[in-house]
Amino acid sequence: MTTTETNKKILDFDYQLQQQDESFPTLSVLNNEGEIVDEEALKRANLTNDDLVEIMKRMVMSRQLDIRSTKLAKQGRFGFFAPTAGQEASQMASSYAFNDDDWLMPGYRDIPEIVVKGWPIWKAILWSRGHELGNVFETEDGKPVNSWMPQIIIGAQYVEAAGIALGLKKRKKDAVVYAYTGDGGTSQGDFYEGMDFAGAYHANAVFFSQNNGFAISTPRKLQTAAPHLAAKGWAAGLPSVVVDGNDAIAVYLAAKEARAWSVAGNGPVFIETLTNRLEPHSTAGDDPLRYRTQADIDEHWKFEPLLRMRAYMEKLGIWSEEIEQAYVEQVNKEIDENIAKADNVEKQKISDFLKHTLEVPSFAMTEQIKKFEEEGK
Ligand SMILES: Cc1ncc(C[n+]2csc(CCOP(=O)(O)OP(=O)(O)O)c2C)c(N)n1
Repeated sequence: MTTTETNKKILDFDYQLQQQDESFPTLSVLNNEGEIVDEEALKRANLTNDDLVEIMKRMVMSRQLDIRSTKLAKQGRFGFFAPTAGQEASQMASSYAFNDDDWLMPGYRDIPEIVVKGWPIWKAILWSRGHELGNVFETEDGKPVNSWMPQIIIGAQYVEAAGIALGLKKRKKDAVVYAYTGDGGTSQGDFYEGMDFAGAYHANAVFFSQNNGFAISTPRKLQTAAPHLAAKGWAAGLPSVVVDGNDAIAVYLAAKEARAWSVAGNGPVFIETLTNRLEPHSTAGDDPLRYRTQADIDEHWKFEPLLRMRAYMEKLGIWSEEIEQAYVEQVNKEIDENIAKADNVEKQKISDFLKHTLEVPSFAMTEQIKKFEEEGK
C-alpha cells in the first residue's frame, strides 16, 4: 500500500468505525437448537461426557440457587442477592476451566462461581446478610477457597486481580487469576487500570466482562459507544474475544484457551460473554419493567443457556428430564440444609462486625467497639 493510500485509510473515520464493528466475531459452538455448529471447536474443547454432565449440573444448581435465593429474599430470610438466571453458561462453564489453585475475583453477581469452588452455601447466605462469618472463604472442612469476597465496588476486582496475577507470575505459580465484572464495569477506571497493569507485566490473568445487556437500568447501548466491549481489551494490548455467553461449550473453550495462554507466561486475556440478565438487577427493589418491556425479557428467555445444553445432552443420551428432576430435588434439599445451618449461626454482634471491618481499627472504631461491648451488643 502506498503512503497516500495508507494516509487515506487513517483519515477515513467511517472505515475505522466499520473495522471496530467487524473485528470481534462471536465464538460459537452450540446453537440455540442444541446443534454443534463447529465440530473442530468441539474437539478442541475436549469435554468428556462426564465434563458435560458436571457443567450441566453446575448450571442447574445455579438456577435453583437463584430461584430459592430470590424467594427467600422476598421473605426477608436472605439478604442482598443479585439474580443470575440467564448467566449460567457465562458463569458456570467459564469457571469450570479453572483449578483450585487459581484465584477467583468475583463481583456481587458471582456467588455461584464461589460456591462451585467449595464455599458452602450457608456461608453465602451469611455473606448476603452481612454476617462477618460469610467472609471466611473456606470449604466445609476448613480448606482455603482461593476466592476474594464478592466485590460491590464496580470494577475494583480488576485492580486486585492485577496485583494477585503479578504475584502468581513472580512466584512462578502454575495458576492464574480469573476476574468477573459486568458490561457496566467496563466504564469504570479500575477496569482499565487493572487490565493495563496486568497487561504491562504479562501477568497471569483472565478477565471476564459478562455483558448481560444492562447495568441496573442502563442498557448496554447507552453504556459506551464501543460496538464491542472486547475492543477495550485491545486498548490494553490483550488478546480479546467475544463469546456467545449462552453457549456453555464456547464459553468453556474460550476460558480454557485463555487460561492456557496466560499460565504459559504470555500475559492476560479478556473475554466478553454475550448474555442477558433475565431478572431484576437485585432483590433490593429493582423493577425491570420501568426500563425494558416484558416482550424483550420473554424473547431473551428463549435463548437462555440451559435450553440448548439440555437439547444437546439429551441427543447424546447423557441427560434427561428424570435426571434433571432428581438433581433439582437433591440440590433443593442441600439448599434447605444450608439455610437451616445459616439460621443456626449466632447472630452477629455490632462489636464483632466493627472488629472485622479493618485489620487495625481506627481510634473512633476502637471507642465504638468498646461502647458496644459494654452494652453487650
Ligand atoms: C464504583 C461503583 N459505582 C456505582 C455503583 C452502583 N452500582 C451497583 S451495581 C451497578 C451496575 C453494574 O452493572 P454491570 O457492571 O453491568 O453488572 P451487572 O449488575 O449487570 O452484573 C452500579 C452502577 C457501585 N456499586 N460501584
